[in-house]
Amino acid sequence: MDIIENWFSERYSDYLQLSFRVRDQLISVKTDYQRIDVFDTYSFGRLLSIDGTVQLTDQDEYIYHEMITEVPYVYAKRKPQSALVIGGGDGGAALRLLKLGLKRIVNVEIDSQVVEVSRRFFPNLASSFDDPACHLVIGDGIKFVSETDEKFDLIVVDSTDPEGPAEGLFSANFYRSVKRVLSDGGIVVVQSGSPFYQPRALELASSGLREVFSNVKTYTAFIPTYPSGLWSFTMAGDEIMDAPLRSAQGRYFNSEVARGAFMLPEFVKQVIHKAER
Ligand code: AG3
Repeated sequence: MDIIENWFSERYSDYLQLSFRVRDQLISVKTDYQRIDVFDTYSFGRLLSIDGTVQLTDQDEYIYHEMITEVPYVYAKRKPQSALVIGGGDGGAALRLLKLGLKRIVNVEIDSQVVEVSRRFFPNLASSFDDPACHLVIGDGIKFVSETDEKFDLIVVDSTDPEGPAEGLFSANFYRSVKRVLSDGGIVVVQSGSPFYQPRALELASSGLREVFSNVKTYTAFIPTYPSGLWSFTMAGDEIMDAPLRSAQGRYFNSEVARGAFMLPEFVKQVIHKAER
């Protein structure tokens, strides 16, 4: 990450970066796990960065958060009543799940500072943690899924990229313990990175989930502030419907996106095929 003359840049490589002109840097904290920054940008409102990578902005967070919750919600065999969110310390995924009417949400975030920063700078997202249906646990998601006795209809892995604290969330071992805490007919969904710039993230998620679940499906969304804009999510379960069973409406998500998001460009299919071998 660089902050040069009021520009924040996420570096993709030595030769490429995406820059946002910023009015102000609102906070910068170094935690036990990572570095967290919030910027006030001209084009996208407030921006949350972790270790120099864009996590969300005021202007386009709805796309990511709708797509990581509403897609599995409409494709699940039984209507999800309970959810486990791993990561997601900003509260954005939990907020959408509450809007979908889920009765119980457990959100396990490893870094309490992500929650604190979100409460201060993204109060609307973090307000989900004040809802009586939502239970925030500060702890290691991997440890949580290996120890809990509870089962969940939907498990949302809202992690950072597979470098740093989130690495273990992209492994078959983790997905095995996820399966143990998934209800019958339940679905797990993970953010699986930019198919163009981070094929390894998609490969890891796809091959790891395939080792554990009989049904694995990748879909994409357009998220302007993430590397390349084209972002992938991968959901898995033993029973995923071929067509949506219920509807949900968002600012990005609708019944057409529910189907169209699964129509993958050829190069994305190739990344997934590579993971199958
Ligand atoms: N989760 C992280 C998405 C990864 C973004 N990667 C990047 N910019 N290189 C989003 C957190 C929102 N709840």
